[in-house]
Amino acid sequence: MSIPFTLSARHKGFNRAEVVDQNFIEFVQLWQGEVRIAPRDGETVLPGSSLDARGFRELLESQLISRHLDLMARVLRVQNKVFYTIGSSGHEGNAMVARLTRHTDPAFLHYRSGGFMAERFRKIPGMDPVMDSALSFAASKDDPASGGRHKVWGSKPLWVLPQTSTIASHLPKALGTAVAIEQARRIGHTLPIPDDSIAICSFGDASSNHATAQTAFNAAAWTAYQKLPAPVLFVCEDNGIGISVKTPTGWVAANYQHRANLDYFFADGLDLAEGYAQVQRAVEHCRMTRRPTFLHLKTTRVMGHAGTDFEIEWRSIEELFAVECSDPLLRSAGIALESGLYSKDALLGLYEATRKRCFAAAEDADSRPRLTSLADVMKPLAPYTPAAVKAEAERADYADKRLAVFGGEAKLPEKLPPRHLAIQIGQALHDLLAKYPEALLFGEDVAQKGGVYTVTKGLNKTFKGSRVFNTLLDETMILGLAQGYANMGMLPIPEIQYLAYFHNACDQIRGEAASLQFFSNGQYRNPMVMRVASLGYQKGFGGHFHNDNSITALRDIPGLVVGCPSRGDDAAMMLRTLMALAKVDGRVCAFLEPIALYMTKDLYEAGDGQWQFDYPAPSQAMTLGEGRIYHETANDLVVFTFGNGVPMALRAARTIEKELGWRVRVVDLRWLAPLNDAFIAAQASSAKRILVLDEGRKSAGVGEGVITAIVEGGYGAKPLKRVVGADTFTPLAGAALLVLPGDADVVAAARELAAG
Ligand SMILES: Cc1ncc(C[n+]2csc(CCOP(=O)(O)OP(=O)(O)O)c2C)c(N)n1
Ligand SMILES: [Mg+2]
Repeated sequence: MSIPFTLSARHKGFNRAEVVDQNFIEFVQLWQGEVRIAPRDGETVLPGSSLDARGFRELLESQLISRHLDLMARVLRVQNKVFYTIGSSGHEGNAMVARLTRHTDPAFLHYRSGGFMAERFRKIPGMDPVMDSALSFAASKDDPASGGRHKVWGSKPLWVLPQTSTIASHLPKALGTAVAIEQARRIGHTLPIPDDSIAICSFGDASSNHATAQTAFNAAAWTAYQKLPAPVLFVCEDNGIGISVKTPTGWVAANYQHRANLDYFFADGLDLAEGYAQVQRAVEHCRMTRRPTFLHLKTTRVMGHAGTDFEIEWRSIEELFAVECSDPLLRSAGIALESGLYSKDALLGLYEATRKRCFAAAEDADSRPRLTSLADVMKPLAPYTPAAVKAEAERADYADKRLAVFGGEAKLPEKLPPRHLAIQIGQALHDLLAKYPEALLFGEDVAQKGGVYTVTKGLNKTFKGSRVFNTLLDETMILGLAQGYANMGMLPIPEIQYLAYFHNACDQIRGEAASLQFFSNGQYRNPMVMRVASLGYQKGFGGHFHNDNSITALRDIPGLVVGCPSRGDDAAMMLRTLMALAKVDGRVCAFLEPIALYMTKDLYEAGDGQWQFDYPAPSQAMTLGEGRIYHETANDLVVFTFGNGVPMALRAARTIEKELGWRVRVVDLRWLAPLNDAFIAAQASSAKRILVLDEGRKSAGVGEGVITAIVEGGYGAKPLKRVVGADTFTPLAGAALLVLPGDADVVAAARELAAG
């Protein structure tokens, strides 16, 4: 498209937002084309376009709203009235995607989605995209998306789930949501949206290279290859650059055009008249075929990556000018004038009126309250309603289902002899899948094989493949799927095969799942109970990757609940509470299963059977934060521990009693995040001496938190010692025991305390 003005001195200006703004005005003023007879609504805007006059007018308005929100942000940022300047300028064509989809199609959006949002707002009469966006830009407490916690594109009524700024991290959950939409029917779950919905997910060209994006594309294709539906529309908004790094010309098309089972469509996002039909084809294909669809939307980026990106300092003026000439708003202005739908005055009038509206909204937003207390900030992070959680955890109104699942009264697990951890986790999972018809259990090898340790054995047979199934080998995607199911109102129980493999997918919990309630001000939630086979001391299966003892990466995730049982009955009761926390309060929970205790039956001597326990009746649960105390009245020494440390401490206690004459209390924390500081302090208060036994690593392990709780509780002056794992990876075979604490280390520490 030729631009009817030449590079003037002004165009060399430092402030490219001003230049882009002025370009639009001059373009309209200087435009000299032939004007057609204006089409009526229902008639196409230009010959050959499938977009009608009304559609064009509305899209144009959405584009202008998006543009003026950007311009406003640049001006008011320096006045400290706006706190975010990553804009949508050049991407306003994504309004077409919004127009051609429904407001009930869940959308996971790129940060350049101003046009999309303004257009989607039309779908519900009475909503105001300008004011809502202005409130978010201003970090106002009244921001309907995040309550002032982030400038996000989000809306509960419009099914736009707020996303973080981590690029590509939203693709796995978008695919997960698409898969969930289809799976709901198979498990008889009622969706909160129409059955033929699709999930929409947009991202940039540079982001498409990210491992997390590739994971989602691969999993989508893996799904479609098996002829399973995955109605996700991946919208790659290709502006040819990521901050300052150019995407090789043609890379996106070359990379995706011929991928099997990822159906590629191209659309010109710079030209509404041209692009509309192209976007329409992609959307219809996705909705009709239920296949993963890749829409390559051509965009450009004007005004830099963000307000802080002074492109003129690192790009040539000629290059900048060329980019600014490709501004889609100039093309839209051309269509508006050529079609006869707008006179120059009318178009400039609309442009200026939109500017005024955006500034007025921003000033209004600036006058509203912001978050001013820590309590306000944290309110949606980790909701907890103890009474409701307790009632839900203890709810046992599914007796008939239990009878069917376990095969009769006599076979109910609470009627059977005491069993070990692996069996009781399996029984508890049978119970919970019976209790929650919307619950799904999935992961690597969990179905027919029943998991590497056979913990999930039988579940697939009992609950069938639509509720208990194997996933592809990809932890990021397992957790993406979990979020997708949760978004659709189900209760996912994803399994991560080993703790070491959680770490390579950690961001799906840290950055994504655990942050959703926070960044949506509690409007969206993705409850889940993530089971992770964890910790060291395996005799038959060595090495770090099967014996990882680092809980640190979980402990510092805000809002995450982490539980770690040491025995079967606790595991069952803990799982009930975790499911209740997920169901009632939407919490994201991690359940760490100590692998080495799965099959442990004995405590002191071989054959004593003292580490097997009665299965708790379904009405029994435990409270979040509640520990288990052994030898409650003993106070010569109190050992704080969890997981493998519990039987270890109990064994050591016998030796210590014999050797030192001390009576030893053992406190199983059971809940590792949040740590129950008050409980720890209360237990420390009556102790003469204290040991903290943490099988995890010395640095940043649970033990540090326990010691802190003791010190802050005022008991730091008591004789106190830590027995912890070394700061190293766990080696193979017997060498592992050099790294991990053992019974003898606990006894030795007690001796040291005795020696003063
Ligand atoms: C995982 C991650 N790495 C790096 C960044 C920093 N970052 C933010 S945007 C961006 C470039 C993205 O480019 P592209 O995907 O093309 O989107 P565009 O901004 O061009 O629309 C980078 C590197 C990030 N947000 N997340
Ligand atoms: Mg880009």
